[in-house]
Amino acid sequence: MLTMEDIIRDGHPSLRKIAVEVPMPPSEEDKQILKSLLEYVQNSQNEEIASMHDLRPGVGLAAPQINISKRMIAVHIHDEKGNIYSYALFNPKIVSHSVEQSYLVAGEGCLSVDEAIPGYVPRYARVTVKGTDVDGNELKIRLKGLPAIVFQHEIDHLNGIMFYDYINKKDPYATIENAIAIER
Ligand code: UDB
Ligand code: ZN
Repeated sequence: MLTMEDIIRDGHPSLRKIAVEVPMPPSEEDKQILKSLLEYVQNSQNEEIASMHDLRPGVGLAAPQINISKRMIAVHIHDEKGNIYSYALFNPKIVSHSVEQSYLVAGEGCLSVDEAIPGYVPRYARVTVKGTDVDGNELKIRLKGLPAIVFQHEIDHLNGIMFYDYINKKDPYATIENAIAIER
């Protein structure tokens, strides 16, 4: 099982690499890696397991964050309405997105960044993501709100992009035009 010791931190060059596509059908080894990403986020949200292993509670994790430069992500979140978004995907890709943007009023953080970095991170308000699950099924997922933000944050890791790259350096809390403010 993965712990915080497996997660590389800001400044590690692997976080800035473009991850390679995972060949389909996936190897057993790649399936195990993908499952371990989802297991981390699920374990980290279980208070007992998290405290036992000192896991920082996370909503998503990408393979480059465990120093594996392959296109794999996991997301596990409960949205505002209590719906669960639990996905582990090979080769996730945004196939369409809204013009409208959104941002978390509280800003973003990252399991690979130990300090808080203030500011709004502009994202697309709605995205459609295609990818392949661990069983080889091709999925097409439509997302908005917090789940859409988490998927964009994780897919950025596959392209060597960090959330703070998008923060307005001169005015971190500058108004983002045509954007929905998400409170939590
Ligand atoms: C997170 N969690 O897991 F708005 F219920 C962050 C950390 C870095 C603070 C642990 C998080 O944002 N939780 C959260 C946010 C809400 C409502 C709620 C829980 N990540 C994952 C990560 O670093 N993946 O690479 C950072 C998130 C920032 C925005 C999307 C992902
Ligand atoms: Zn991150």
